[in-house]
Amino acid sequence: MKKVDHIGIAVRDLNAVLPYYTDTLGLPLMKIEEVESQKVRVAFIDAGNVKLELLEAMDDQSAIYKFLEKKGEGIHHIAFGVENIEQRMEELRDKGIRLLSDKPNPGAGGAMVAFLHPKSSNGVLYELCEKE
Ligand code: CMX
Repeated sequence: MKKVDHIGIAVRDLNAVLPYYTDTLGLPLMKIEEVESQKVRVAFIDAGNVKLELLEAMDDQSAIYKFLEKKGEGIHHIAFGVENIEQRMEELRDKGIRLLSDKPNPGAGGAMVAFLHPKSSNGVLYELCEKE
């Protein structure tokens, strides 16, 4: 793993929470985008050495919708920036880690992403994220 790229935070209403980050905490908003493949609308916040990814569910099929229903708002995942994501996935699979997909999928910001099941990662949902 190269570094932590971002921390994902599940929110019910993106527009409602943004002023907390931009005005109260004084952190810059980098961009807002919809990630159709994950059914999420996300805002990236520049927190200096790491980004915060605020995640709002686009519909009730989104993993974020289910998370909010079960656990409420809060930290959802930690994303590692990696190179050669397919190779990283294979290495982890060989070590017995359960991955949520066979191949990486398109994620926010044009990155390719893959998730490690929290049951394989001591209760934490980790993402691998490769930017081109
Ligand atoms: N962090 C830690 N544990 C989590 C979790 C999370 N974010 N989400 C679910 N879990 C745990 C649950 O607490 C539950 O544990 P128990 O059985 O002990 O109660 C277990 O995992 C199963 O949870 P579930 O509610 O039944 O949910 P599912 O198995 O249907 O889905 C998961 C869980 C991780 C497989 C699903 O959320 C997923 O596929 N996530 C990857 C994709 C994703 O999160 N996309 C949204 C954001 C993408 C982006 O950044 O763009």
